[in-house]
Amino acid sequence: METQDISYMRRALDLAVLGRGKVSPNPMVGCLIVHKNQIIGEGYHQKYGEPHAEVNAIQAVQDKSLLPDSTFYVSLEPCSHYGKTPPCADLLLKYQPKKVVICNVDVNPLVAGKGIQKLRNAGIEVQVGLLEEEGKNLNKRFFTFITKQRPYIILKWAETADGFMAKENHEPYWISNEISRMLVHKWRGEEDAILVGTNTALYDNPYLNVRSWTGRNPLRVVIDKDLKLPADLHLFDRQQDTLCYNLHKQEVHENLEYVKIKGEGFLHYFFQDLYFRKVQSILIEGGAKVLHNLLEHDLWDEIRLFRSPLTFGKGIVAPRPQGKVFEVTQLGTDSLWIYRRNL
Ligand code: AOF
Ligand code: ZN
Repeated sequence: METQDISYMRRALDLAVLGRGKVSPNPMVGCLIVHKNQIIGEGYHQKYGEPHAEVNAIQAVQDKSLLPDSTFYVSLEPCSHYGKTPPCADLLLKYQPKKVVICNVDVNPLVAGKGIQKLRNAGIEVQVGLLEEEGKNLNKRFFTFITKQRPYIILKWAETADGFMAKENHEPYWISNEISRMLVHKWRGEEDAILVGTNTALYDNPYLNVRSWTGRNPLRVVIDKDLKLPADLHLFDRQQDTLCYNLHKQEVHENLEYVKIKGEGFLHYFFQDLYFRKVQSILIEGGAKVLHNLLEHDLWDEIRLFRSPLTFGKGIVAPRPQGKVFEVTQLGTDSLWIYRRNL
């Protein structure tokens, strides 16, 4: 691969990012068309249900007669199926470009290599896997949702320097600093759903909305197996779509749904239900029991852990993070540790 190819693919990935928050549950995809080292067209998937990256990139090309002598850089394999839009591979075949460079193979079973095959069968040179890791990281939610048939699971907690995540009596106490708390609001706007367990809902009475940042409010999810939570909690204020998973009742109100799940295999059915609802990612905001439980069942993809210099001496013990350290960032007095699972 030439350095030029890498720069072009990086640009295609940057274009893909522009679709963030608007294309889910589809992946973010960018496309660049290059003719004799000149970019002649750029495009990205802008909105769910609307044209794909390749369509927009081709539309941006003024002189279409240059296309047969051009190279396409696409961050995802061109699709081969009729979804909400027609197959991009067929569109490319119409213009017969010299070469197509692809970052990731599309894991969607309707595509899964068939787009690449179509292009190769037509004699087009296809290269696959350029900046593959960056692409996988960009669309980690999409790839996990399809391959694992569950949302991308992000565990989040804050812990003191001596390893506690709450006071013993659940007395509300901020462990992380203001910058960290603001960042959590940004994160809430980036995921499809946020989950808390029964104790966190009860003792913290969270709103689980986006206040200290701008963004859309995610779906609120609470686990309350025995329906112990009082109805006057903020979570049940009907201001935001909310799901309450329990063992007893199935009920639908406007904005608030009670979902009954079997006690045995609860976590499996819980995530399966979210999958059926097309929830592609979920931020788990505690408490200790939920976090421990998910770690124990190996049901997580990423951990975001705020480490504060405060000490409690005693309290509710924070879970032990697993996986490998992906990134460490200093946020004033706190440090943010991001872990990813070992693949
Ligand atoms: C591409 N280029 O820009 C995107 C692709 O219902 P549709 O027609 O929008 O198809 C959605 C599927 O197409 C999606 O699940 C993924 O497999 C692929 N996305 N493919 O060639 C794009 N966004
Ligand atoms: Zn397509």
